[in-house]
Amino acid sequence: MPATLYSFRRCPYAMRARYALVTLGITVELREVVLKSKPEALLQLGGRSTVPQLIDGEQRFPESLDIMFWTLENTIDTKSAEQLWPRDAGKQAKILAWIRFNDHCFKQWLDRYKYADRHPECSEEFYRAKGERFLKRLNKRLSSSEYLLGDVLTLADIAVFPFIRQFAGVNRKWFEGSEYSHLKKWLNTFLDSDCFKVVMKKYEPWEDGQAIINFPEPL
Ligand SMILES: N[C@@H](CCC(=O)N[C@@H](CS)C(=O)NCC(=O)O)C(=O)O
Repeated sequence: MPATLYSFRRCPYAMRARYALVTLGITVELREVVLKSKPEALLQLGGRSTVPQLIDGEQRFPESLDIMFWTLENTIDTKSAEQLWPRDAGKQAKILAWIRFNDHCFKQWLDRYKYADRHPECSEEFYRAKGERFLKRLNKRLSSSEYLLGDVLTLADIAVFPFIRQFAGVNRKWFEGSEYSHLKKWLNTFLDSDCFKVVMKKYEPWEDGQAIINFPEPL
C-alpha cells in the first residue's frame, strides 16, 4: 500500500516534499487539504496538523524535510538519491545550512513581506530588504554554478526554491526588475520544469471514502 501524503497545493513546504517525490519516482496516496477545514482523519492523528504530513504504515512524518529524507530512503533510483543527498559530509552540512537559513531566518521575513498589512510596525519595503539578504547570498552563489552546491541539483535547491517563488510572487514586477539575474534564472529552471507541472497539478480537497488519488498520476 502506498504511503499517504496530506498536502496543500500552494504550501511551499508541501511543494518541496512533492517535488522530491516526483524527482525520485515515488508514488503516494495524495490527500489535498483545505487548511481552514482540515479533514478529521488528519486531526485525529493528534499533535500537530500542519501539512505536509506523510503516513507510512505505523510511521508518521510531520515535517517536510523528514518527508524528503523518507523519499531518499525509499526510492529505487539510488543514483538520483545520491546526487540529491551526496555521501560527502561536508556537502551534507552545506545543504542543511542553506535549508536552515531558509526555514529559520528567511521564512519569517518572507511572511512579513507577504502579509505586511498584518505587521504594520514596519513597511513592506523594510521586510523585503530583510528578505533580500538571502536573495543576495543565493544570487552570489548561483553566479558561479547552476545550482547551490555546484553543477548538480541537490536537496538544497528543491527545499529552497518554493520559498523564493513565493517571495517573487509578492511583487512580481519588482522581482522581475531586480538585480538578481542568476537567482531568477535558477528559479525559472524549476518553474519551467516538467516536474513542477506535475507537482502543481490541481486536486479537489480530499474527502473520507473517496477513490484513492495516486500522486504522481501514472503516465
Ligand atoms: N515545519 C513544517 C511547516 C509546515 C507548515 O507550516 N505548513 C503550513 C502550510 S504552508 C500549515 O500547515 N499551516 C496550517 C497550520 O499551521 O495549522 C514543515 O516543514 O513541514
